[in-house]
Amino acid sequence: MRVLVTGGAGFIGANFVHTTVETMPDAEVTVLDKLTYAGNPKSIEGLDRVNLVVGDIADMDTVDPLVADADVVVNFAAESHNDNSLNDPSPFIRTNIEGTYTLLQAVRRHHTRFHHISTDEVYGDLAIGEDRKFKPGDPYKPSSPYSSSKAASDLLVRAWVRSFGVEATISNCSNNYGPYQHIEKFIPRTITNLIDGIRPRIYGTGLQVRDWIHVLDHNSAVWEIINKGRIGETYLIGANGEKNNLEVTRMILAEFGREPDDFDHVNDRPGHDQRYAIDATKLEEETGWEPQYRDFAKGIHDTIQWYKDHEDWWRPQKAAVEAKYAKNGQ
Ligand code: NAD
Ligand code: TDX
Repeated sequence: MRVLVTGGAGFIGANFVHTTVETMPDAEVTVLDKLTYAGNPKSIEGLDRVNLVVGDIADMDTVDPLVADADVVVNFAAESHNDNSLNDPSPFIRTNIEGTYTLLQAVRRHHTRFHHISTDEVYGDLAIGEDRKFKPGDPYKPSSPYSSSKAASDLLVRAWVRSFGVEATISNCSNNYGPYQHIEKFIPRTITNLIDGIRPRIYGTGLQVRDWIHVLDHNSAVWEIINKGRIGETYLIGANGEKNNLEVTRMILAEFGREPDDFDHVNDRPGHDQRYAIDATKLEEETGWEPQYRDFAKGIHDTIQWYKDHEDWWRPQKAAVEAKYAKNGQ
């Protein structure tokens, strides 16, 4: 099977590439990645049957021949950080919307199976303490430039299925954690701050809830959907991992032997989504998927160890990331 993985040098895509070549001896993987600040070729270095093409998913001349050579396209490529989208939305429009459009036109032309990776944030947010989770048919109510650009990309996929018969599926996953995540994101930022002796930064109250899933569970669900999902359908991926940001910070502080209040409250994120939570019943019932990494405390312990062991991977970016946050009072 020839698999084209866009964004395969980023966090989730790189983990997907690793698992794919480890578990599928017949898979040949081509990664198409622009290598933005978030893409790191080291994350997929030295893997057998993996070929990296550096290029833009919004550039048809690059995309078309790669799609023509693929049996399936899995689209992880995106601008993915909410805070960046608040500072400058433009690359989010270009990559997330125009990039998805370009891929859709190519898979349409070559009749190639397409799986689009999206996020639970397209549904907006839930109230803290509310007894409700996101379901596949819920209305789209994105809050940020990032999540609205992802929502737009999902709608393009749905239209290309309906109007042009493109064979596509969509998955909307909750917050991922694990190895190779960029240190701008909450968990790796907190871990690498503590390695550097910097106090973790909590936006606002810290009572916001995220539904954490290990990246390898996300990716096993993606393969289940590619293999067993119904064309045109949307599947929500989540592992019942709701925790608020204070709880997560305190778990990480405890791992470093620090006091539970050894953090700083900083400026809140404008428009900050309060709570995400996924109902994954449809995915579980239709594909039989279930998460393997259910022990969040162990997952956090192992992730901390990974960042301790891979300082060469993240160190070059740490000072610039913190300088950017400092400008926002975060
Ligand atoms: P990431 O920012 O770590 O990686 C994105 C990758 O895409 C990078 O390697 C980057 O270089 C590449 N890229 C960016 N623009 C590109 C372009 N125009 N052409 C080609 N490559 C380009 O992101 P991530 O956290 O791995 O997220 C991957 C996907 O999963 C995204 O679509 C995101 O919306 C979605 N998602 C992420 C999470 C999460 O918790 N991180 C949760 C749900 C869904
Ligand atoms: O230093 C921080 N302090 C803090 O309190 C950072 C970086 C974040 N936060 C808060 C904001 C959120 O409530 O932690 C929570 C998680 O923040 P992020 O890691 O930025 O993730 P989030 O905004 O929830 O979005 C993530 O999940 C959905 C991914 O980045 C998206 O790509 C995905 O679509």
